[in-house]
Amino acid sequence: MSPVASLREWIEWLRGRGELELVSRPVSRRFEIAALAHRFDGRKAVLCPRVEGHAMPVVANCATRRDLYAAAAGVEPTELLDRFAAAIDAPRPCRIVEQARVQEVVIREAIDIGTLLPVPLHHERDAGAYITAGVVIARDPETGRRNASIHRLQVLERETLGILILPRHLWHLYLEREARSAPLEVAVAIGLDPLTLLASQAITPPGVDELEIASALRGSPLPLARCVSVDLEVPAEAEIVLEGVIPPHLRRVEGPFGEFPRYYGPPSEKPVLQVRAVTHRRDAIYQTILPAGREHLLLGGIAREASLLRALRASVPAVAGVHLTPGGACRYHAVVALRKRHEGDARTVLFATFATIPEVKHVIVVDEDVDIYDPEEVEWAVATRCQADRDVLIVPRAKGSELDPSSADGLGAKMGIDATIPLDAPAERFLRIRIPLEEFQP
Ligand SMILES: Cc1cc2nc3c(=O)[nH]c(=O)nc-3n(C[C@H](O)[C@H](O)[C@H](O)COP(=O)(O)O)c2cc1C
Ligand SMILES: [Mn+2]
Repeated sequence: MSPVASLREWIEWLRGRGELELVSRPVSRRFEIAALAHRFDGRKAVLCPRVEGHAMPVVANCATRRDLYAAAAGVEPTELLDRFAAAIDAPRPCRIVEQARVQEVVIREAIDIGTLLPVPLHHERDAGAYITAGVVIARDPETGRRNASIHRLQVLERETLGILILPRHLWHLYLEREARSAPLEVAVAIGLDPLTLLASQAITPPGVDELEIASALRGSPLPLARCVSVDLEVPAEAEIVLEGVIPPHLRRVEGPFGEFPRYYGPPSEKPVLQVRAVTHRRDAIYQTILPAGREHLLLGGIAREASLLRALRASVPAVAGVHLTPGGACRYHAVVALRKRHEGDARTVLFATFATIPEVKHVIVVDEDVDIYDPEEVEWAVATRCQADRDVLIVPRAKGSELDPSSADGLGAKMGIDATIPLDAPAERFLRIRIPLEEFQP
């Protein structure tokens, strides 16, 4: 089996590589788990078997580096985006299994999420405990097609969760049901391997089942189990599943919540998820994703990069690489490397990037020799290959991210910076200095 068949196999794989921090002392789910996840972000996963007041262990930081997603997919880091784009292009069917460990324990009565699950409190001003690694699965009743996406879930009380649904696929499914005054059935899978989580972030047209993208990414059909109370299927290897409905015409205040740009998303009236059944493994592990941590940023960032790379190559074939940088929350800043053939190629890249990923605010286009993963190299290219009056393009009043606090509800400016060498520049003028004996050892 691959190391990614389940969350627990992935944890064992990390343990074997010395990338698991086992916290043996008891920890509080109030800020302590978040603090540990923050301390080890980008370095180690954190497993807390002893959470005060709970029997269930908590794991955080399961994949906080790009190379871990590549390892999970069985490719080199440089091949990850192409591999992901290929999975989006060719989803593969899942496989229904009759027995699933995630249904070893079934709870239908007196559900109290805050008691059943050790849901952490993450940031100082968060409105409450939040489930942050839940993949919400729903079905389009018209087409029968599944959708899977991650949504933050605030534990409001007992079986009631507040849910943030931005206007994408799940929102449209919900609106269609609400227009008929009917509830939307959902299932939330918690405790998944990194590839299934990554697949849930794929940018696709409506009607594409992200679980089938997970099958393609794994290279084998994702095993699914039929839910016990709703007409849906969930990853059979998940640790925990919450089944329930999002009722029509019901709103409750949700938030504030510390979000990926490292600011709080404000409170507002949101739909609620009413849990009707909880199923879990007998020894379930609760998984959390630290908001604004590398795992949160990379999951969305890698998915956007994969779509961006494919879209850019369609208009400018000589695009060598794209990077949504962590400083830009893996959403707002894109660096694109290009082997320029026409002087206008850099601007084509700028337009195409803004058109493909609405959250991107600032794009820097560099030549192929610049390492797009090294912020110092990128800054050096801007410092030495760009003249602001000639190479900076500003487009006012375009659609951006609603969570960007400097925007007006997501309306804001775009800036493109062309830091490529002009094609007609004399070669010696931009010749990188080099010490011939760089490998020299006395
Ligand atoms: C950790 C994490 C938390 C997220 N939280 C939310 C959320 O609360 N609301 C939301 O609409 N999208 C959230 N997203 C983004 C969606 O899951 C993502 O955009 C997804 O691809 C949307 O799926 P869709 O294209 O099927 O609509 C989150 C993503 C991650 C990685
Ligand atoms: Mn979708």
